[in-house]
Amino acid sequence: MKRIAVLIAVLGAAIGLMIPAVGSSAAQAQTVRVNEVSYRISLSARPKAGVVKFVIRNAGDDPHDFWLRGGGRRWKSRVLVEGGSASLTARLKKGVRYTYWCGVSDHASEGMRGSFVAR
Ligand SMILES: [Cu+2]
Repeated sequence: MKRIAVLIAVLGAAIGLMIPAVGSSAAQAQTVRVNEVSYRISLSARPKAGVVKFVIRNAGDDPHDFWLRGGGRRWKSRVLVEGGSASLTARLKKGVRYTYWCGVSDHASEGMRGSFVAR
C-alpha cells in the first residue's frame, strides 16, 4: 500500500512537471514567414511581443540573408542561396521598434529593409 502511495506521488510530480511544458512559450511561439526577392523583404504578419520564429526563404535569384535588430539585441541568419531557407527565433519586447534588412551588398538600400513595433 505504501508503495502505491509512493508511485502515485511520483506520477503526480511527473504530470505536474509536464503541464508547464505544454503551456510553455515554445508552444505559443508565433511563426512569421519572411519572403526575400530582389529587392524586397515581406513578412507574413507583423510580429507580436514574445517568442517569434522567423522562417526565412530566399525566393529570388541572388543570395540574401536576414538581420533583425531592436531592444539592444541583434540576430542574423546565414546567407541563403536561391531557394534556400533558414529560421531564427527571437524574443521580442512589447512596444520596441525592430528593424530588419538584408545585409548582402547594397540590398538594404535597394529596398530590402523594414521595421515594425512589437505589440
Ligand atoms: Cu539581399
